[in-house]
Amino acid sequence: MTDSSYTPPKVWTWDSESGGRFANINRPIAGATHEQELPVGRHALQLYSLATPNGVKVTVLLEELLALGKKEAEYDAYLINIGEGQQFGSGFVAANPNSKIPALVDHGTSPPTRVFESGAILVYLAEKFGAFLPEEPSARAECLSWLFWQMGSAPYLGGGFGHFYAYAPEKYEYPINRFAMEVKRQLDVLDRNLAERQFLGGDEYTIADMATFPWYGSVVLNNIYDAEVFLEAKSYTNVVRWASEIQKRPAVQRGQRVNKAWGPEELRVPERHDASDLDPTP
Ligand SMILES: N[C@@H](CCC(=O)N[C@@H](CS)C(=O)NCC(=O)O)C(=O)O
Repeated sequence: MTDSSYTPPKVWTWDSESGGRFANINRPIAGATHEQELPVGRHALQLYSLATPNGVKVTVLLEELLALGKKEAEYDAYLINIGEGQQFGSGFVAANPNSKIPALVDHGTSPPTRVFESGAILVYLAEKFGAFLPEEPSARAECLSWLFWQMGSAPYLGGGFGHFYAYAPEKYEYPINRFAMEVKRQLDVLDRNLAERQFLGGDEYTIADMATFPWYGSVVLNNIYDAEVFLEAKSYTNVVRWASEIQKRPAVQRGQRVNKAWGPEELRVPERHDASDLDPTP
């Protein structure tokens, strides 16, 4: 235990900067802060996102659908810079009242369909294009179980472990211990499942893998939080095998570059309106 302690006041008030990496965008109220319409490109599918793990889930699925020959999956991807508060513009809030990337608007329906929450977007697109979500009821249930597992578990990894280990202004033992314990348990859940199967739901690569890979795959490949040693991530050998296989897929490598506004110049594709925006591939 650390010896710093805190006595909560009777009523919490928003009167102090937390100082953490996201202090300037975090606020305790919902809704738009300013008027800002969203741009609309020439394709039916309009994605408003950023290449974080939650954003990458969707761009990987869209690139996988295109790789499968589903031409209607062509899409425009616009960058939402969450560090600058663009998720609080009125147009974005209309697409996602929760003000978080990713958000999708499908102009191929009348009226246009808005979809928010990455898991809901994956299911919507998989159903629309009849791919990466098995139809047979028990295989479908297994895929959806792992997809919902991911949606429920990853906030412990990102908002919990990642926040306190990598982003908080100081290192605090209590939350790092609590979330490291949970993340290691989650990695073990995945490792035991992947000892029996090639992919999370069985023999088929599905949206459950696409949702889980950018989070837990990134941890074992040491692409987020620089916690590979701390978490002994390489000891989850089945997760490492699964993540390494998925990382080799060309559609995954393409999806990882869309809406990326940081890192090596040649990997950045802040906006994507055409397949050629991703060429030449590195
Ligand atoms: N459960 C949501 C989580 C989305 C999410 O947390 N997005 C983050 C980036 S990874 C975001 O937009 N944060 C901006 C903010 O919190 O203001 C989903 O899976 O779509």
